[in-house]
Amino acid sequence: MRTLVVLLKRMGTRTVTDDTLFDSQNAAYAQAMFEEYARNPDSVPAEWRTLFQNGGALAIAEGLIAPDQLATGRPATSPAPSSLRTSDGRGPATSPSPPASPKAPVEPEAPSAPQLDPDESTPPTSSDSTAAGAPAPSPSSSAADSLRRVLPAVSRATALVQAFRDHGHRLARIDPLGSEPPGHPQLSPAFYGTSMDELRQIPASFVFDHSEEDQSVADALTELGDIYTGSIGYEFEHLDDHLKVDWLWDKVESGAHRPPLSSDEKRTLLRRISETEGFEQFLHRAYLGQKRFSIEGTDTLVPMLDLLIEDAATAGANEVVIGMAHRGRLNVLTHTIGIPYGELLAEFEGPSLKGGQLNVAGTGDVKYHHGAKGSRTINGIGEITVTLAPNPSHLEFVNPVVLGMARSRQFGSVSKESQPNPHAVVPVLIHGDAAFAAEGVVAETLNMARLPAYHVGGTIHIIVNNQVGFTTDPADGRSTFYSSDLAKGYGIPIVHVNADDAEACIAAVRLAMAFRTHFGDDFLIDLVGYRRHGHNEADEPAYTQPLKYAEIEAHPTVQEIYSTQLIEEGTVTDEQVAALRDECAQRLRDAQDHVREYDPVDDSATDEFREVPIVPESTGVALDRLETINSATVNIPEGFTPHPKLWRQLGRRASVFSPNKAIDWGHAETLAIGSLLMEGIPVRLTGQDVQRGTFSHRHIVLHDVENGHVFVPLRQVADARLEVYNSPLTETATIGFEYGYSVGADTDVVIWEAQFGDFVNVAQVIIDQFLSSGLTKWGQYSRLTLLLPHGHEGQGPEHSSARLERFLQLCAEDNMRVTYPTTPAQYFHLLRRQALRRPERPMIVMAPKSLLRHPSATSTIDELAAGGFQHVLPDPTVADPGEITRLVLCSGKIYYDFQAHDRREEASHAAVGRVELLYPFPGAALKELMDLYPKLTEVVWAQEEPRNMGALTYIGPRLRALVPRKVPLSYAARPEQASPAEGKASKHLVAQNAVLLEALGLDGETEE
Ligand SMILES: Cc1ncc(C[n+]2csc(CCOP(=O)(O)OP(=O)(O)O)c2C)c(N)n1
Ligand SMILES: [Mg+2]
Repeated sequence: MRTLVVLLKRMGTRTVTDDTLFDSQNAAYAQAMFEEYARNPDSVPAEWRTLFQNGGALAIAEGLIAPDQLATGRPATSPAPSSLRTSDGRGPATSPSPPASPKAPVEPEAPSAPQLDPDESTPPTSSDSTAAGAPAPSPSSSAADSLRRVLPAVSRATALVQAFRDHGHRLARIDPLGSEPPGHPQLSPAFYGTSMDELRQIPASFVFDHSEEDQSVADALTELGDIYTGSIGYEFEHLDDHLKVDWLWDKVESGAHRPPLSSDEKRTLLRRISETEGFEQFLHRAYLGQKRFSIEGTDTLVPMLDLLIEDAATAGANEVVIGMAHRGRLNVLTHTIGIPYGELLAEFEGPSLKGGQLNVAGTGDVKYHHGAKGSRTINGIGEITVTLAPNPSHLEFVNPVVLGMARSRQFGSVSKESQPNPHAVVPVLIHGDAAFAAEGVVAETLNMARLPAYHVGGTIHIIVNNQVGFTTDPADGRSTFYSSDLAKGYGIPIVHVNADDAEACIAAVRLAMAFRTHFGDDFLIDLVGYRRHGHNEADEPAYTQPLKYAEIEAHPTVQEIYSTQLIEEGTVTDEQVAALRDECAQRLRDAQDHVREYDPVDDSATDEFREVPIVPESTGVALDRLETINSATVNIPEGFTPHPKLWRQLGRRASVFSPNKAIDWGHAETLAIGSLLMEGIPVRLTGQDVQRGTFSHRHIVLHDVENGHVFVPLRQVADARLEVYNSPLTETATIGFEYGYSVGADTDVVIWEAQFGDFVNVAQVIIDQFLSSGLTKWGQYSRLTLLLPHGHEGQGPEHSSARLERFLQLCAEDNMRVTYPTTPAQYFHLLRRQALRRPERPMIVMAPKSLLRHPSATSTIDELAAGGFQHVLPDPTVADPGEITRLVLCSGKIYYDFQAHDRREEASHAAVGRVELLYPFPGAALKELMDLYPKLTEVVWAQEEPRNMGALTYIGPRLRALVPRKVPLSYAARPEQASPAEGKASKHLVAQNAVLLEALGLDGETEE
């Protein structure tokens, strides 16, 4: 055990640069002001008077001493220029302390030790603060004098104790490779103008709440030194919630998270470490050079997860959901989830033996990306499910997905009162040190932790910190000192733990889980180790980190370190350690011997079930039911006052509710969501400003103009949970979260809406790696719906395109649905169909902007009451199909531009058909449409997007295959462009007009 003295020696060589001493300095000044105020309130500035009024409760709460508790007759202290101490409640501030420069050089002269007996009656010396000519001291003033001499010393001691709590982690021995901790200037007594000699004379009880009699501050600091500067570094000083900080200090300093392990527990820990290491060493020998992303160097992750799962179960969890990247994943798959060795070894033997839970339909994925589900039985508690989410190579992007999965499973039922139970599912995110510090999705996800829409009751983050990212050193990979520093901004407690100290690693988990259970908030463990091999096992790390790898080669494994420790303690013998190693190796050899007989569990039956189509014949909703929903949305409770302008707008929904009246987009959406809720289907709608709707068309949540209360009318008819949340200004993490949520909740309607469709490309990784390919890679089902406002409306290159072409390019093997509805009724049926049909698939909707209020883009209630979503819509303006020779096919908003064009009648031989479902390609419906027009001589695909964008390159070849050979097929579109749309509205009109005329086969002016 190292003592404080050792630490101090180390500190002695450092230059003091930190100036966070203000608190203790200001306290001295504040106390003087307090006393001055007591004598004459008018003599202190107004802001001080505020602090001291009403008996000075505020000041006393800040740690000052009421003047009447000190002797009277103290001379005025000459005020030093200083500012009011901040009221963060953490500073020592128990007394005045002598002025000292915050940037004092190292080792200032230590003051002489104060007399600490409060009863001592020695008169103060002339060097004491009593000014010449002051009244003679009374008995009470001698006690005050004594206090006055003691308190500065106590103040100095308190500041030092505080410094240990705040900065002690910078002396912790967290690097297994033995690098020197950086230290911190404030950890020297000299920094505060005190000395060990002085600290030995102050009873610990003056500074600590709980301390032993006879203990001095010096003794207590020695203990603190051991706590704060051992194998765990504790970083809590950045938390803004002081209840949490106090709780953490209490736990850490009382050692509650580090109960001594029993011999059995130690042997179990050794066994787990031996299994973890044995597995990697076996694979290393048996499959030399094959990638496995070994965990060696941070092996303790596996027993850490054991305890985490056990603690989660004890706190009432039925599931732990883990997200992690490649590093150590195979070890976690087998030892944490329980995938048999045989199944993993089969993966190494060759693809032909893929099987069991790893055998998903489609392309599948490499072995270190697979997800899996297992269960653990915890003694005395029962079973707990442990899920490892599949993840792509894209580091950290699985984070929001895992949180979404966790939240969806935290709901116990679909009932409308159902609230997520954060104790039921514990999310765990395992990060890489390079990726955590540098991938933006990490910050996006951390920011969600305390938002009601995304709250999961705390995520346990573990950085598997091997101090390197591929070949990049931390110095080139981040601007922060610790890899974990980002988490500080989110007020997350952080512990750094040396991965070679197995028992300390366990303690870190115990603290993390106790914190989550108590506060329902995130906690981060920075597991500091090393990487024994290259980035993967085919890499030569010495090319780039030669010195470090020479050191690592000579460094004992954690199994060696811990077994040596247990042998020395007498917990195990040499022979037992050797037997344990042999046993681990033998189990793996046995599994390998039988790998070719390995009979994987076939779970494909489940997938087949999920693929059995359920297609509702009609998605219409009976009129009386629609009426009930409508009334609910226009009836507000007594005493609730919505905004009058808004209420006039929404109030119209009551008057238009009759069979032939036109209803708009927002109205149809409300009725669709209401109908699903009435049928007991939960709906979750999130995105930026979705409660109102970017275009002010939704107003699903009302605000009382008098008191700000909110009211959600649809809840009055709901028979299921309705979650409607405005999201943070984030796309990647929010779509990732909703994707995960939809994977976890297969019945719920989960909708994410973009502010404008353009912004979906911020989340391109989630679209590419999860939404479009999760099913084929991992068998992951989702019915997430993305509403992406799209359309060329003269608003510039941005705000025009949801990049339809990108979604269509990703479509294959029936992986998702891409739609572009043009009427409220079509949208109504589409939403309902998405909720009611199987197989589940993600759905992309090119959503309207101007069509939200377009007088022609309306539907009737009758259209909602019957029928369903039409893949293709014929031209309703065509009176005689026999006259039609030209068929213009288009999708979306441009349809209305055609019908409203002032030369539309000149092209009476042309019909404009709408392709409302783009993928899966509606070949049959298009064929039917073409058959309507027997005299067809030409077909044109028309789109407002440039030729290199929109649906053209997707739909062109498909139409060509469908349109009769003798009928020419042409395209009308903006020319190929690097940017989707014109920056000027006038240019937009010209370009749009050119497309329309070309499609209708009319010559025309195209100038500006
Ligand atoms: C988004 C993304 N960019 C780049 C890569 C390539 N890559 C794979 S592993 C790796 C290094 C990761 O370092 P770290 O996060 O420290 O994890 P470690 O491999 O050390 O466990 C990189 C750059 C990737 N997988 N994902
Ligand atoms: Mg790393």
